[in-house]
Amino acid sequence: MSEESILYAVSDGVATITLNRPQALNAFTDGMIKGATAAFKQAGKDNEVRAIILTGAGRGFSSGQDLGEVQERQGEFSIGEHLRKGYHRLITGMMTLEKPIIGAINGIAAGAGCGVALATDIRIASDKASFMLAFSKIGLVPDSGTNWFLPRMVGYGRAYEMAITADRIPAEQALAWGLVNRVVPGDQLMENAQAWAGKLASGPTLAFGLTKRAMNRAWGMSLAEALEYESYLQELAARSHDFAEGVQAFLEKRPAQFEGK
Ligand code: LHQ
Repeated sequence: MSEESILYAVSDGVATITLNRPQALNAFTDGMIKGATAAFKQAGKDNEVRAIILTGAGRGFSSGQDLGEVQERQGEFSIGEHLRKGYHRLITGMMTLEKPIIGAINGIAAGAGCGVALATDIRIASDKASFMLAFSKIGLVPDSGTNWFLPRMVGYGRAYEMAITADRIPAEQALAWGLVNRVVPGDQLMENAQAWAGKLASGPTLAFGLTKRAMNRAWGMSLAEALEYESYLQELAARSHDFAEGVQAFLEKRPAQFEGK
């Protein structure tokens, strides 16, 4: 990628996107938000890529907005526009990317960093990771989708508590609350994330992508609408190579060779 604050690498069907400003716990600068948005776009377009890992370099996942950059710009800066042109594009890009995104949460995910972590589809956390709605510590309201994600994931009471206390939620508590899917020792995080992503990348990834769309759209639908939308998506999935192969492999009692198409 053009920004070295974002690293992008593809191997065996898996794109790994790394937030790379470890000296500031991967606080987001403008360039970094743009770089991350572009990296997800590239991963979406590349047919070789069938699963994505998002992680952070060093001891943090992301400490959210770079506050130094905000301070430098006082006066010429509209936070609303900054959110609309920056984080909203990044988060919307992640949510509409029809490939599974694994968040490999290596350390603290604070503020907008927490929002970006929650915009991944499944999360594997280091035992050293934590989640923090840091916004109220600096007199702001939660942003970057956290008001949307968190009450759905942990319920309103816990989400509101996180917002008004700005307490760190450690990995084990995040697991108990359903914020992460798995917790592993820190030194085994990437190995586990890669193994998981590799397994997904050899699966029926067209169906995985449509499933992501189905579940995210269903939030805003009635049951009748969700049922109707499922039948539409199932028509698409049933026309795929993977469906034909999956059924054939089952009948022949052999492992299916999925191609994501
Ligand atoms: C940082 C940051 C940081 C710069 C650590 N910026 N340098 C959207 C639109 C526009 C405006 C505002 O915001 C938003 C959305 C948001 O994200 S608002 C929330 C912004 N984030 C925060 O308020 C979190 C600020 N950071 C912290 O509270 C702590 O650093 C945490 C709790 C994340 C980690 O604490 P520690 O593990 O004790 O690390 P540390 O504080 O020592 O940080 C390490 C270094 O990283 C340090 O630099 P230094 O040169 O002293 O080693 C920090 O200054 C730097 N850093 N976060 N957001």
